[in-house]
Amino acid sequence: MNSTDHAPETPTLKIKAFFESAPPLKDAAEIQTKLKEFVDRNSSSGNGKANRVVCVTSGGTTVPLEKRCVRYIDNFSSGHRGSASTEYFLKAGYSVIFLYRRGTCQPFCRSLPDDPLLECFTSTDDSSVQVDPSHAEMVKRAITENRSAVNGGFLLKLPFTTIFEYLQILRMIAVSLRSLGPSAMFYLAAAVSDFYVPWESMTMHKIQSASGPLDMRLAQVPKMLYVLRNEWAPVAFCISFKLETDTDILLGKADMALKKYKMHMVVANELQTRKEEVIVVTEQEKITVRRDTTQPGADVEDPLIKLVVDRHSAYIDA
Ligand code: PAZ
Repeated sequence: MNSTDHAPETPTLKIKAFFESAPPLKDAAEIQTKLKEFVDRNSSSGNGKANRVVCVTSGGTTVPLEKRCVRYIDNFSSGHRGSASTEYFLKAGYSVIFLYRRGTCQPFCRSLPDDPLLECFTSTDDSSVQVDPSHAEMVKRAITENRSAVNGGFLLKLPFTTIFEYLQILRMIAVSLRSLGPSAMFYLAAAVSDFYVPWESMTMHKIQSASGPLDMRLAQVPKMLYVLRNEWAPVAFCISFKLETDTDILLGKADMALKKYKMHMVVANELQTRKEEVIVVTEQEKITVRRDTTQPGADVEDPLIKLVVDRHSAYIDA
């Protein structure tokens, strides 16, 4: 199942080989049109300067095991970090491209009940449907804020499922945002697969259990952060995330990512405490950012985005 035996050596060649063998995006032309419209709209604000635009990635990528996919390997992420951060970026005046895994948490929907349709609505005697009074305020706010961001041209949502879709769309976004120079930012909170089955070596049909235990070698996903920083968007401000379950190795891994991929910031978080605190690693400092526990419903993303915006401003000025 493995195709890495003769794999090219450099990250650039590896990523080229990855894209050449990936199944092409079905809606590439439509995505390109949406991106062009979005970037044109944000290229010049009233004062003649480009708006600040951030690409927020959110949710986990899947790795299909069959071309007509029945089984896949998934990466954990509820999409909470990405959707909450998107709301705070919009509040801070940024335009946001929200690259998200289908079915994961969406901006402005975090306060709705888990099953919004069934929980939020009620049917009346004359068989019309109404928002349940207990949720009316929240639903109204979610609809209004989402509409104003999308219709105002400040929020573009692009969905992905597989690692192939994610990397192809990310590349399109990065190339489209190049013209914005340092006003563009990448905030890469998605949980991206490290290993995958190359498309050309993937079986077409459902893997049969009658054949006995499954023995499969996965290829390594090329290090996309390297290509993003060095080729796709070399001037953009780049923030990546590092998730670990072992706190002993977390900061070391974050430091390594910062240096290896020349990130401007790496946000280190541990699975159990990720909603309470994160540690922002930069070349000079390690800053612990905590949720304000004195405020009910406060998110760690609130102070985190304030810090990020601050550092992005300094980057643009420099
Ligand atoms: O989506 P979520 O709120 O459940 O979790 C967020 C997260 C832990 C996926 C994110 O903060 C993160 O660390 N993303 C990068 C994961 C990685 O190391 O690949």
